Amino acid sequence: MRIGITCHPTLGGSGVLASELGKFLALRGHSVHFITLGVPYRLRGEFHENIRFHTVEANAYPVFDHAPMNMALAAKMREVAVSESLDVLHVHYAIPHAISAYLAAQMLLPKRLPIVTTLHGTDITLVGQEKSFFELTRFGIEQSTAVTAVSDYLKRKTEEVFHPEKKIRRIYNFADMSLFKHLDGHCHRSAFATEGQVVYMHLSNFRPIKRVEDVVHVFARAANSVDAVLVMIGEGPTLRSARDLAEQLGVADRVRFLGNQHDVPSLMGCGDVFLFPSEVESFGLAPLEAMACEMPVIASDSGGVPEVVVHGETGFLAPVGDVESMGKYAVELGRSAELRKRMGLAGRKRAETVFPPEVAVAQYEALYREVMAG
Ligand code: GMT
Repeated sequence: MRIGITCHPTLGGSGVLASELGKFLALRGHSVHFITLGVPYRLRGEFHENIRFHTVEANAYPVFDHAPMNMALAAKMREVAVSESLDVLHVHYAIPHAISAYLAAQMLLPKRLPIVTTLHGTDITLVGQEKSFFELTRFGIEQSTAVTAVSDYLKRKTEEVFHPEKKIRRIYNFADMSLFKHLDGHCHRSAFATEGQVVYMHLSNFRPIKRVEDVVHVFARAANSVDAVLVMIGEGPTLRSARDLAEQLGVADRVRFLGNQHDVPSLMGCGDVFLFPSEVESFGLAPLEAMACEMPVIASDSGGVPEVVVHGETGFLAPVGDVESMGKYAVELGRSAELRKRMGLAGRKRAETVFPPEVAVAQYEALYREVMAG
């Protein structure tokens, strides 16, 4: 098949998922065309046979306050659909991508361009914050040829909020098990921890929804009785308050802020316990990648996370903001290498059996065939 993919190229789970999907589709012999505002970050510095990039440009023009990027994207989608004879266009996010795709498909008529839209969650929270986007999001959903959501929670939430006539199908996210794995010895552990220290880890874009301060609170509780360090990967608006809190709680010397990192697997592969206390997550790709690396996960019992992390088996869940309980779990895991091993292996097994790339990629392929058949 000849598949167009549009996603946000910056750091974030949706772009990661779209990039990984593109890689796996290309490996299965499909011709994949990324139509984006920049090369997605997980694909930077790599060459993949069967993957091509089409970068959207919008020139500044004195009449416009802002370059009309979504129009430029629609124009590029139309252009690539023609030049590469695309069979299907898969967009990640209803706003703005499904709307740009709708415009492109309208411009191509009477030739048909089926559109698959995958919802990642922020579509819904955006509408929660910005009522004027409600009808536009609903329109994007209804006008797509098919719509998927990354968890049962998100499927349910979308149905509750939009009451769409369009069927929403759930296709779970996945992690590349050959990339995300526990790294014995061959990792950067010695760069941030000494022999015998327990490595707690967090990865996110440090948006307020990630509750990064809770990560520091939980770690501070563990650090009272466990010889440990906290490795914080990522950057964003709450980075400063996390740093300040680490100072206030007296653990700053044991917290390593690494900023945005490209080689995430080589870092995650040497962590011991993953902390992810978000307000809500439609799925939680980072906890899944942590599980693939055999890290037990301590997370909030909210959104789609319980579909990924099984309480008492692959980690521990606690109510949002309950840093006391999360702290107790962090101590329990920090003190017992045996418990970490058991939960880590259970997490890897769950990642391999419930979230393997092969299953999700085959589901997307089947959906592409279905929408192509009309
Ligand atoms: O969570 C973010 O800030 C990034 C966001 C995105 O759109 O890239 O992540 C969303 O999509 C991921 C991939 O499907 C999910 O794993 C995340 O749970 C979801 N984030 C939220 O729902 C807050």
